[in-house]
Amino acid sequence: LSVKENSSSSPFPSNFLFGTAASSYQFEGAYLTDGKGLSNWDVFTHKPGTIMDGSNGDVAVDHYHRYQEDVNLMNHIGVNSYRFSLSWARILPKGRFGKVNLAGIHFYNCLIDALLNKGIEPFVTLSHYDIPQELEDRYEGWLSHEIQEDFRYYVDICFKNFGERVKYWVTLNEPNVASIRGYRTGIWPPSRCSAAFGNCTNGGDSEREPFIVAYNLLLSHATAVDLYRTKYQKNQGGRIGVVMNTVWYEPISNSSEDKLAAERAQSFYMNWFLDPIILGEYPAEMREILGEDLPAFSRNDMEKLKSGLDFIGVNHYTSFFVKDCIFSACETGQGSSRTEGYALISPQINGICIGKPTTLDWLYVHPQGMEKMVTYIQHRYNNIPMFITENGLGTRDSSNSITKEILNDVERVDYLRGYLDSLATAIRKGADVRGYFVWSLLDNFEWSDGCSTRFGLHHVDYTTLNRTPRLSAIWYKNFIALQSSYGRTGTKTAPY
Ligand code: GBH
Repeated sequence: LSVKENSSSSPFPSNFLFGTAASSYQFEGAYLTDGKGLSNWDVFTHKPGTIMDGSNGDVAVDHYHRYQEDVNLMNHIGVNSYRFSLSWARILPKGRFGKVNLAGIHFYNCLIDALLNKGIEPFVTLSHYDIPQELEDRYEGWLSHEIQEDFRYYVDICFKNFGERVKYWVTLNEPNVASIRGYRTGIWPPSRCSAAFGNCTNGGDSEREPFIVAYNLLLSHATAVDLYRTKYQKNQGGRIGVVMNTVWYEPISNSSEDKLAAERAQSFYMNWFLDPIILGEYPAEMREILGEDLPAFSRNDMEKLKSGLDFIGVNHYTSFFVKDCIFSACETGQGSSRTEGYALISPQINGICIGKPTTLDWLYVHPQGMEKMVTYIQHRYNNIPMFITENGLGTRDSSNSITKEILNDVERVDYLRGYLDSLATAIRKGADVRGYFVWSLLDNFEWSDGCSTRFGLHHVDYTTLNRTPRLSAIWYKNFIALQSSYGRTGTKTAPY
């Protein structure tokens, strides 16, 4: 257990949340059960060729029917929180253009009660990429300002029904990823991008649409926070934030050009959203490079954005090197274009690799990235409270077999230990981090990879849907127990 075994006090505060994370489309299944409407992801995965192994989330891990078993697994691990998302289309099958699906409300009531019954705090995301397909069909979803009104209508229902028991709300999961994958590269719904990106079936404009979508995501976030603050927060006493995908961008050299490039990469990825929400305007680098292509905030928008947030949710998995593409020529590749800020992003530059490669092409093990990322956010945003809302290791494994080796996931244990250790360092140095969630409790539907990539502390057999703990589940249980075994005086009160 590295540093925590040797020191006499835990760096994690006594009320720190330790949990696991999940999302509706990746976990629930039951895609048409009890009146649920179709989501954008239901429609997308049903088109041939969209998902690597041809699978979809129709059943996923059947959490809709097995939630009590899953809560029991969490209870066994000893977590005190669970991050999950609500399916918008399960609650409002047709958005604001139809009725509330009471069976959907009932399901989430049962899940929330089951969690609270075991002392597990619900940490709830309002939209984790999935929206009712109706909103795509009527007005092209996030491309239209109309979605702000739909989001307001939906979150109002959620706060009203669940807000007495839910004290942590996330408006949106990774709006940066949703904008990029749905509208720049087009590999996710609604599959929009410029012809240069290849297979986009629904038209698009990779130079402009990601920023229009981001604008509507930002204002939808602001609308939800504003509603929560004015109508609910005083009585319900919860907190509300947003979750960003974060990558630590390490300059490939000490040159000021590469350092500026790493800063630009950060601005075009994370600060793109957090700056407007917290500082009131887009990052300077984005304004300079994109000019008119960046939709401006009206006076009214700026007023709305002032509602801000109570915490930043940080999804963090990996780091990349960055090389400048403004002052010197660089190869074309991820990040190098104008709309990405002219900052080439790669795990390997000049023959140096950022960390240990894994079976996923985007995930390199670089634990120091956690401390650096958290510290960067701490300083840029004045030490606003943070939660690590996702961190974990995925492995490509399409076999579905359950062998001793598959359960003996020492690589995942090493990964989690390294990243938690690095997080502990950031906290010791003063970062205000209040919780940490492993992605994920179970293997689940991993978007474009379908069932072929597994992130679970538990293995799921996709034929029987049996859940089996891996070594990492037992390791996490012991890790949490050890943290709470330290007394307030800083001495270890229980043997380990
Ligand atoms: C998270 O992001 C999701 O919130 C979660 O649902 C998902 O299961 C989990 O991660 C594991 O993937 O190569 O530049 O795109 C998922 C999407 C995939 C976005 C990896 C960032 C890496 C950087 N992420 N990607 S890049």
